[in-house]
Parts: sequence; structure tokens; C-alpha cells
Amino acid sequence: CTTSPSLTSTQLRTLLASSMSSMYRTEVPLYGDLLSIISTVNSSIISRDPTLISDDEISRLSVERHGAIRVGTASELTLLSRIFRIFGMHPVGYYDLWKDARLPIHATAFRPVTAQGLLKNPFRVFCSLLRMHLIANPSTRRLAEELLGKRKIVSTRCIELLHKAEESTVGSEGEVNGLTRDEAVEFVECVVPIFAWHPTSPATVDEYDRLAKTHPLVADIVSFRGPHINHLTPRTLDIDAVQRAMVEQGMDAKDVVEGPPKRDWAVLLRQTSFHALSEAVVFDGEVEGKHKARFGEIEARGMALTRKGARLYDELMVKVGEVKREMETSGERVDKEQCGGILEKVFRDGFPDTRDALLRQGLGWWAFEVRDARKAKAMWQDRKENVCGWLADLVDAGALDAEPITYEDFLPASAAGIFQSNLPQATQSQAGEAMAEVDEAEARKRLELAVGGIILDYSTLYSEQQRQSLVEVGEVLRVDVD
Ligand code: OOG
Ligand code: NI
Repeated sequence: CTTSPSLTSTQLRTLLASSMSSMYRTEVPLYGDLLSIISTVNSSIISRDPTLISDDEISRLSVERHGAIRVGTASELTLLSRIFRIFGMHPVGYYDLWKDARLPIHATAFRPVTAQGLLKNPFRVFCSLLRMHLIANPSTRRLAEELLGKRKIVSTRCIELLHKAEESTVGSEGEVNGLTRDEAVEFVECVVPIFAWHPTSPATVDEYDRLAKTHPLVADIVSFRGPHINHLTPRTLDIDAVQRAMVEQGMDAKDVVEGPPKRDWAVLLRQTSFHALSEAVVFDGEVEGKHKARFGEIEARGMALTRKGARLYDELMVKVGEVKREMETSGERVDKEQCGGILEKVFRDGFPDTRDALLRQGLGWWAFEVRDARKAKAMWQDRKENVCGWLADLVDAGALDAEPITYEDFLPASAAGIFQSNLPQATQSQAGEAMAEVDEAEARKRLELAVGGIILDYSTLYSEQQRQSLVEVGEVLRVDVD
């Protein structure tokens, strides 16, 4: 008898992403409204200009999402990290939200890392971990530890299936062989509820208030039975149009788009959201209260930047802040239109916005392809010292094509902005008192330990992707790349 092969990690990821999306649509109907706005905007843009993005990008667009969760302990994170690995999602990037925004957490993002995996389904989960020792008050810390110690976020059956999946060898097509097809589907069905919302809390209202007083994020992480997804973010091709549509439909939208301004050559990531909903929670089986955590977010992704490009981006963002502060100290009121104007001007003056300049100055990552082999081969011989300039010459002459490599990660400043716009105004928290004790290298190591290995560096991944495209160019031209 023949048994049907199991699912591949990519198929499992696609199933996970779509099941989480349906769950979130039921839990937060406004997310469904956001999905319809986005699908209308995206289709109208693609039909107006089908060459705007590559076919590959179009094919992944309708399934593309990122989600965000916040976990309480290193052992919870270890377990989730093992689960995400089965879905082909690996920890990439270290985000220190304490350093950047005085939030008592640090984070990484679980995502596919191969070009094929990203192309088929780039589902990513931004995953924050509570930094318990930042809770300075010993009795609040004990309360948090007790509540977290009592909970079990993953079912026994899920762990059983995880073991089977982990023991398996991966098939030639990437199948997770340790699970039968039915078990693979069951595994996804066991994983999705880990991220479900619980309208009941084992904490008392009083305990919840104590945790929230330390920091609203601590209450969100500690008071519930599991790490509920707090948003799921689809990708749009025109974030400004979606932002306008959100406002027109009466959604409580955040008033500024985070990240770089609108440009001809989109870079990195632009994001906006509607604010977190106030939701009913029953505390300790009896008292009704409210909690704000879950919201809807949208994003527009552009080109990944090299370290040089990212440095320039950071410098310009600092400059934007300085210009705003100067205006404010000289008594001007800086409203959101002016902020947008400053951002646009600083970038217009400081960040090149043509393919040629971006290429020549080595600011972004590209996937190269042969366009005219004869020309490319001839030009390959007089390779210059300045590799970026030489590649720009090849593209300029029509010998090679260069497609920007999409940024697959997150921006610490935008993440901080998104967190903050969805939290009740945090006062100078008790967590603030413990600030001096933070050792950045140690903290990163601890997170790395919790995810069971190393956190991958995204710049390295992009540079490998560009290099791989050049290796393929070399094969077509039968020339050496190095
Ligand atoms: C995560 C915020 C970060 C993003 O898109 O930058 C994030 C959170 O609120 O838990 O998702
Ligand atoms: Ni997000």
C-alpha cells in the first residue's frame, strides 16, 4: 500500500498562517475589514501598473502576514522556538526594546530564511520575551513568576507531535517525515490555539492592576493563559491609500505612518495600525474588567538596506528628530502634516531615490540576473575596484537586471512606536529603577540561549542572497564571480 507523503515545512507554514488568519478574523472582526481594504487597494495598484513589482512578489502578496506574540519565560520561548522550526521559521534579528524604548522586553522574529521559503510563504512572527529581572519590586516579580509558573501554554498532544516531528528526517522535498499527513494537520490544529485570545484571566483584578502598574506590557504577558497574538499584519502596495481608507471607514487609525517616507524606491518598512481595542475580561472567575492589547496593523515593504544604507537611514531619522526639536524650541507647533513634510525633505535631500544611485553607493541589496549575455561577458572582463560602481555600470548598460531584495525584518524604532501607540500611557515605571543593571551582551546571550542556538543576522542573510544571484549570473556567463 502507498502512504501519501507528509507535508513539507513550507506547506505547514502556509497552513499555520492561514489558520491563524481565520482565527484572528473571528476574534477581531476589524482585522477582516482591514484585509478587504488591502485586497482592493493591492488589486487596483497591480492592474494599473503590473510591472510595479516582480511576479514573485505578486504571488506571495496575498498570503503575506506577520504576527506578534509576547511570551513570559525562557522555557516558553524554547518550546515555541522548537515548534516554529518545524514550520521552517528560524530566529532572525535581535531587538532590544529596553534599550530603544524602555519596554521591559527583548525580541527576535521567527521567519523562513531561504529564498524559496520566503517566496512560497514569508510568514513571520515577532516574538518578545519578558525581562523578568527588570521588575524591580520583589513582590510583583514573585507574583509574575507564580502566575507564569502555573500556566502551560502548549498541550500534551502538541508536545507529543512535536517530538515525533523533531525525531524525523526531512524528506527530499522538505517533508516532515516523522508525522503522517493527518498528524501534520493535527499538529497545526494543536499549535494555532496556543495563540488564541482568552477572555478570562486567572489573575485577580488586584493582581492585574499591580502588574499593569509596573508596566502595562507585564500585565498583558502575565495575566493570561497563553501568548495571544496581538496583531496580524498583511502587506500592502500603497500604505498611504490604505491609511486614508481606514480613516474614511471610521477606524481609529494611528495618525502617522512609521518608518521612511513615501519614495519612488521603497526601502525597509512602513507601518501603521488601528489602535488596540478595549476588551472585556473576567478576572479570577468573577470580576469583569477591561484589557487593551489587540490591534490591526498594515505594512508596506521595500528594499533591504546594506549596513551602509541602514546607517544612513538611522542618521537621517536622528536628523528628522533634531529638526522637529529645533522647531519646537523656537516655539513652533509641529503637527502631523509638518512632521510628514520634515521626514520627506530630510530623505529627499539625504537618501538617493534612483536605482542607479542606490546601486552605485552600495546602499541596498539586489538580486542580479543576466539580461544581455554578450554585453555582460564583455564587460565582466574589466571589473573595477569599486564593485558597486561596476555592477551599476553593467545594469546601466543593459547587461544585467537588478531586482531589489525585499526587507523581511522589522525596525526597532517602528516596533517601539507600534507598542507605545497601543499601550495605556505608561508612567515612569518601577521597571525604570532597575535600568542600570542591564548588560546588553548578556541579555542577547540569554535570548539566544532561550531560542536554542544562535539568532541569525539579517544583513548576512541578505548579502548571501545577493551573492547567490551573482553566482548564478557567473554560471550563465561561464565566468568566475570572485
Ligand atoms: C510587537 C510590535 C512589533 C512590528 O510590526 O514592528 C511589531 C508587539 O506589539 O508585540 O510587530
Ligand atoms: Ni507588527
